[in-house]
Amino acid sequence: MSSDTHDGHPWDEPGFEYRSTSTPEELATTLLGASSVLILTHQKPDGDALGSCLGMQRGLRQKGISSRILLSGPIDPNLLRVVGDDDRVERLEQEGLPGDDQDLVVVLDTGAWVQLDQLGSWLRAQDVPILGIDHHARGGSVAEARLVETSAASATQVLLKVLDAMSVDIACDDIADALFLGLATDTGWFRFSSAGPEVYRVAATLMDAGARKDEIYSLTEQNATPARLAMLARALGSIRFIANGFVGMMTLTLEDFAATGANLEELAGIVNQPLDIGSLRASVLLTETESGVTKLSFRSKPAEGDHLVVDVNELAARFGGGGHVHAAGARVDASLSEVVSRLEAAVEQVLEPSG
Ligand SMILES: [Mn+2]
Repeated sequence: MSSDTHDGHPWDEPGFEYRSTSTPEELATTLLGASSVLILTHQKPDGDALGSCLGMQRGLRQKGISSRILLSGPIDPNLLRVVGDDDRVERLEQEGLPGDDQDLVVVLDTGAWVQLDQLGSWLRAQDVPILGIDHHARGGSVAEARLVETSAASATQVLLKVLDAMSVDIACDDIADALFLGLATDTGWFRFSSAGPEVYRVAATLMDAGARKDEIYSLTEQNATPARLAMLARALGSIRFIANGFVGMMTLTLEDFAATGANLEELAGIVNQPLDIGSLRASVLLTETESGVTKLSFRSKPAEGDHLVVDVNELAARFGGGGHVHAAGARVDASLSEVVSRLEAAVEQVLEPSG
């Protein structure tokens, strides 16, 4: 986690300090006393979000406690293949907002109201206890009883402590699989700097408990469609190096979508590919999503020696978007060619503010 102190981060609440207010043991006691639990996570769930939810639900089920997971927003269809027959996973878009048949709500892998989107406004009006289990440095007042461990690489790593405190046997009910999914995907399969010795120890614990590493790897990392690879080829073929070769810019057009049959969800992660180039410090993918609408995805590399760090949050802000220093996005009502020229100008300005 970077320690940037930008004011007005959308996850923050003024004057609110986001830190643990509870312990694994206290959360375990509350969870074991519940009879019907609603499990929520951030919108657009990723591997850690889904893994946390499934780990929580499978642990509760082992203890005879019923629960339902309600997911909000788009999710990689490959991820959903880890959902088993005994899991109860629902989508907000199909089921709508929950009723009032739960006596406890658990929010995993986030503590920020904005990340819960419309579930957040629903949740504010509820009168049930809310528990939070998270590993992000930023968040808000969603859950009064919170376990926030920013040293953990995934929410599933924090959840493991709660499940242990509940005396859940993680070697049963595919719980280790769910926890491993979160740990592996949030660390980029143990490559990111967040993967320290403790992460490898937890990974070993989970594999000892039966986590199926190879199956989870092929499911999450080797499950692309031919259309995705065709789009990747087209994106890489379009790459242009700007800002003295520090920034790679790729474009995908409506013709590319038509020729490959790919859809937008199949482009996830393509923006990262140019960063394989040693000298590159940032990468931008411009996608024409409909005529006159261009989506921008930005990535940049972390600080390393005296190498240039490109603040893509600042770049995205110039297009009405935002995000973080190393990952951001924007959506512009303008043609692809117009956005390309605007981007070239913006990159020059951000890299040489005085020029
Ligand atoms: Mn996470």
